[in-house]
Amino acid sequence: MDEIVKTKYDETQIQVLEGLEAVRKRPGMYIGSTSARGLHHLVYEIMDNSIDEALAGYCKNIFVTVNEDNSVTVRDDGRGIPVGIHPKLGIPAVEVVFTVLHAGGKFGGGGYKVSGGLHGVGASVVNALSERLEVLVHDGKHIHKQEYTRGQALGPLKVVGDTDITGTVVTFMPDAEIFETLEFDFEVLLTRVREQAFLNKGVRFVLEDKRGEGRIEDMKYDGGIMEFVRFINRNKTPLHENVIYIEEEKDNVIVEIAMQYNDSYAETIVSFANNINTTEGGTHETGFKAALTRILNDYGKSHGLIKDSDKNLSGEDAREGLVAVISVKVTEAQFEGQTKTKLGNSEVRGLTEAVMGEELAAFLEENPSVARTIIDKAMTASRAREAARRARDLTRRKSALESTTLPGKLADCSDRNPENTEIYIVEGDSAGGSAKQGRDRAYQAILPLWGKMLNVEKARLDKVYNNDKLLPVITALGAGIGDDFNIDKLRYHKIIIMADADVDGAHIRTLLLTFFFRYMRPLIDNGYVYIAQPPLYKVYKGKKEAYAYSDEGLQITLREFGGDAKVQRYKGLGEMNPDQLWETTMDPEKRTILRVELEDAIAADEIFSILMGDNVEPRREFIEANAKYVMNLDI
Ligand code: TSJ
Repeated sequence: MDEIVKTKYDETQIQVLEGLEAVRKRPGMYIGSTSARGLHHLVYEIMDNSIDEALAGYCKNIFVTVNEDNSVTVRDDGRGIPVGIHPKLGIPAVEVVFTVLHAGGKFGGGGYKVSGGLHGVGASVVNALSERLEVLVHDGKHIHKQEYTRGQALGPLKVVGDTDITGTVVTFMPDAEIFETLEFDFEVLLTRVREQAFLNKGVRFVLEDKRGEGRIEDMKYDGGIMEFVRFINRNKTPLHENVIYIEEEKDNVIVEIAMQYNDSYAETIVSFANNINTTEGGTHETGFKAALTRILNDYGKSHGLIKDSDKNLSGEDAREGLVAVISVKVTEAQFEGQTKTKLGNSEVRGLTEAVMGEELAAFLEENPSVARTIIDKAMTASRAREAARRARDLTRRKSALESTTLPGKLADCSDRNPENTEIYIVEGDSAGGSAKQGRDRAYQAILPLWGKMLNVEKARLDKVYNNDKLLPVITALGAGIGDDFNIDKLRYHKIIIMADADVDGAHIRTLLLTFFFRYMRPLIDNGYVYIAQPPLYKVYKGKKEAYAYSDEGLQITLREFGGDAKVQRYKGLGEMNPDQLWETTMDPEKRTILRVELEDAIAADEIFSILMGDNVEPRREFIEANAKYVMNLDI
């Protein structure tokens, strides 16, 4: 008997070791990537455990601190992770939480974390990827402590003192061997912590930065997602004072919706399932949208705001200027899609549509002036869209006559498989000329931009279609825009914006990115949009020459060249000849291109509102200082 028990124990130990080794071998499977994004994910994994404790009703305060040495501490006032001996594994439960790999990889196949309430999920992953980690459990009597390095306990759980409080404190230092960067970005953490504060109303979240000058954000939102909507709209002009708020439980599904219209043309819908941001949407969003369109049409018709001679409001019309937060809680959430952020539960569609339909209809009846404001806005949108459709039909007909839908200035590539091809969108005719001559025409297409760039933030679809600068971009990409956008028709899987490395270049990049974000969002979600990195300097000495892409790079090159090299500063792409442009900026073997990743749609939305909205003053400065930072560009 003894022997069997011993064998079993050994097997368990081996499994544990294998598990954590797997995490270190393929970290991406568990935390998505080892870039800055993966690094920040560690904090969320730990914090989620405290949030679960809050959801269970035992924790009111959650503190997240970035320490001076860039380690992170997460502390809560919950019950404390149990310290009793685990019946099967023979070690304290808290040690199990940190050393046994739970379920499969979060980002790979296997058991994806589907709902709150799975305590300890992710803690062992964070532990495995931390150079060191320390846990303190306060159980109301004693303080228990254990330390680990790279997932392995440095010793047993020990009592290190007395206490009359309960709670858990975890401090970890991410492993430099694993992560490309170790520096936490306060803004990135703040966005996520704030989002969780909105979603978990009444729970206090304190985020503190102990580095440098220090910073502290103390957040508690008793209004929950209602306050979230106000927050998103804070730089915009709301069309009605009160946020429309709906909360109902039906068939074990909790549906919570908050919405408010503003005077812009953009639509901002943020959805969550079990507090997980469903960036790919899903059945809750579909149900919400269906109900919104149906109820606005019904109300408009029955109250004489939409006449028989008018067209029905489309979904896009109904959502123009809308900010909505949708949060559902489902016992067995199914997550689908490329990044497992699309809610799949089919029953949720009907439930959300029913709840939203009933409650919105009731709200409109009780608030006729708000109802009129919303329907007026949607009707105006509808008329503009009609004009847009006519404009689009016109361009279709025109292109049919010209026998090609492609813009005249496009120098297309010969390969027709979008997976192999890339398009350079180039500002300036002379740079466009160099790019055309320098490119590899097999798979690289060049589209020079000309005409007046449109600020899409202040324009409706009809203007976008008629804009001489954007229309060629739309037709060259071939996938349409807005609700008609179809990524399967996209003609290139790399869309590379190539503009000068100066303020004007930054402005054009931002305008194009805003356009992609508002009208071709899947391009960004799929990671198809890139920014070319042309050099700023060329350095010569005798026969030696080198390019520098930054001022620091220039200093390094100058030192390598012995300090007296001749320096040529490129003022624009147009100054480079075709060979130079190929060599420095376009050759896949040598170039660096930055992939545009929008870490957070709400932050992006806000930034585009600031950059492109009515507030002229801070714009230029903001672009210069923050364009890179706010877009979270990953190589
Ligand atoms: F998982 C973790 F280690 F990363 C972690 C867990 C990190 C942090 C900062 C906090 C927590 C955590 C866990 N906070 N609160 C809890 N609660 C429990 O683990 C717990 C306590 C009591 C009981 C019970 O049934 O009595 C059950 C659980 C799961």
